[in-house]
Amino acid sequence: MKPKQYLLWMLAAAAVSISFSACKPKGAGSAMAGNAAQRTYVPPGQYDEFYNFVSGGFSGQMSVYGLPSGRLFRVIPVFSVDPEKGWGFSEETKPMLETSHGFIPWDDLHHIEASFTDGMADGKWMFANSNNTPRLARIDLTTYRTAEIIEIPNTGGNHCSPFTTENSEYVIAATRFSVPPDGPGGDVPISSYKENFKGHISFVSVDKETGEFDIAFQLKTPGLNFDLSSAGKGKSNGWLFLSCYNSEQAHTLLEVSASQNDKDFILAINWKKAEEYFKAGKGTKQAVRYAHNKYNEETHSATSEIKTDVTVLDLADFEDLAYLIPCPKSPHGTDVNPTGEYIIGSGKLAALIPVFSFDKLQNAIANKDFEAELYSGIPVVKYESALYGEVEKPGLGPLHTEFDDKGNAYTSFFVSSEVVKWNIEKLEVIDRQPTYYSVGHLMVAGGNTKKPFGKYLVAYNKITKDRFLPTGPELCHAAQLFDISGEKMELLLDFPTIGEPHYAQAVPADLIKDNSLKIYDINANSHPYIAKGESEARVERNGNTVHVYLTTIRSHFTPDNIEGIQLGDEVLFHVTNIEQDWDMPHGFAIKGAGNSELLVMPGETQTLKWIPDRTGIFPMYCTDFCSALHQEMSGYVRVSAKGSNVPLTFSTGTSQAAAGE
Ligand code: RUQ
Ligand code: CUA
Repeated sequence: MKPKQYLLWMLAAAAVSISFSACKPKGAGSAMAGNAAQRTYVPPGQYDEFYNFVSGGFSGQMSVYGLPSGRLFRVIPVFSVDPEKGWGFSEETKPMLETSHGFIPWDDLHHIEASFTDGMADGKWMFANSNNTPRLARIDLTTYRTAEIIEIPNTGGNHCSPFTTENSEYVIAATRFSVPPDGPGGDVPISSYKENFKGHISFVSVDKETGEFDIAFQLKTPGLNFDLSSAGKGKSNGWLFLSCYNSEQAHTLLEVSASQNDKDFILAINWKKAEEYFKAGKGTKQAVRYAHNKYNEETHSATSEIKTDVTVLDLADFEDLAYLIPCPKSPHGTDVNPTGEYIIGSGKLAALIPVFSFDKLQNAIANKDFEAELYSGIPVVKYESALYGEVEKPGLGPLHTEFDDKGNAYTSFFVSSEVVKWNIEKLEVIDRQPTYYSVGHLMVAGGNTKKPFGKYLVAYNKITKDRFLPTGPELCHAAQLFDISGEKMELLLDFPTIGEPHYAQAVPADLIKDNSLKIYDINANSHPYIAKGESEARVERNGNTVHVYLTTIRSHFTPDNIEGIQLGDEVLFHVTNIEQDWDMPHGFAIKGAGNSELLVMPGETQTLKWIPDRTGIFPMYCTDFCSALHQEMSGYVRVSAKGSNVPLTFSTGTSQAAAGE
């Protein structure tokens, strides 16, 4: 078929599939194995076997589930404000959402990647990307909080991200939209795409001990669009394999104009070489602006710093860093098997899956087995010279592939709405199971590591018509758990997700559960506005700013009566939870506050800013049910007119004493 005809055929196939998926396919009910309920049932008092960290898509958050139960344990705010936890509302957390564009309360979180040691998840951190305003986040798996966010310069749409090298030396982020590099030179006609638009691949280093990010360097590439990608592992450690679409370098109506070429590319990058060049002082410093935000567990406060330069190595200046491998059109993902030998490309408009061989690629490079040079000097390896083989007729619209421990691969098919198991060496389909419906990402527990656990596969689906009770025009997205321990995959469970689930990671619970923090040690709390005990609780005026050093313990605030606040004041409630017991947060809210509650963990201090807009009495209360007397955990603040002679006073329990006199 000619490319155009082919495209039309694909679109027609997609339309058929969508209308088909609107009605219940045969066997939807009977696909459930008889004892499935038993196999996902985790009895009261027992724990799940895996933590499942799932991206929240356009919710900007990451959620934590148990597998095999599918129970939701926690939603961790990352790139979006979360009033439930005060994230982005408390003064301490606001800097986490600062960018070079200012404070941004939302983003679209697509992918989660675990921190790796020797190609295995080590249970220290999860990394996540924001797609819209390009950033990377690091989530700490002791506190289950976002500990760091770094903005990525020279990037438009941080979708090809985050994926890490074998020991998380680097978390990689590459641009989805090539754009002119940051700075005043960006004001160019859109039609000058081929000349002025460039891609950038960022190498964000991760400190082994602290996890701290730093943008080590960037590689400047031709103006291609990068999609999901992988780092090599095992024998291919030292390489990156990036799927690229829009090899046409189109800038309008991409749905047609970026699908002209029958083949796009996988860009293979020798990152160890690139690192050598960088360490040898190659590359140039470019002036840019990006935010680097860190949360400090001792001061319980975040800081945001604007950084002003980045080192860029232009691929055009180096001969031995990058090679293009032709890949059936519009690849959406590149995945590397556990040994590192096979590189799977997924052309989302293709009807086959190409499997490339790392050894063959190396030979082709050594023998200069190239068919062309493109984009001023990048060699194009001959398709056949890098190809191990093709999986014929696997399904329609392959997206993402993960692996088990027995030499099999599992690929998600959006258009034909199924997961397909196939043998890598034999290139043969072994099993296919429908998903309900339109699976995007899939995840095998440990499926992107050197030793997959191979027990569970979860399909993350975009459409859930008829799977759950209806809830208006929008239905939840869903995850579906399959048992893959046998020859055939068995569907065990559907469970709803938060936002749109893109990628996910599963880590054995035993690896991380005992590291979970229970309390913050109040003696280690060095917040500048801490009150370490009730005797330190107080109210201080400094011009128009009033600092309230407030403590919480079951079940009262100290102080709980405050007078002498005036209109025009800015009141900062620095709430220290002096509890030292696990799972004993207290909340704080006051009438008319223009933000959310605070939810303060034991031993932590958090600050709520309040600017009263009228005179009168304002109740404040604890928002988290903390004891039988939680409802009594409250207080009053009196606000008087500006210049009033009501003195600034604070107290707890004195009126009871007075009444007893
Ligand atoms: S994408 S459904 Cu954002 Cu991860 Cu492939
Ligand atoms: Cu403290 Cu409710």
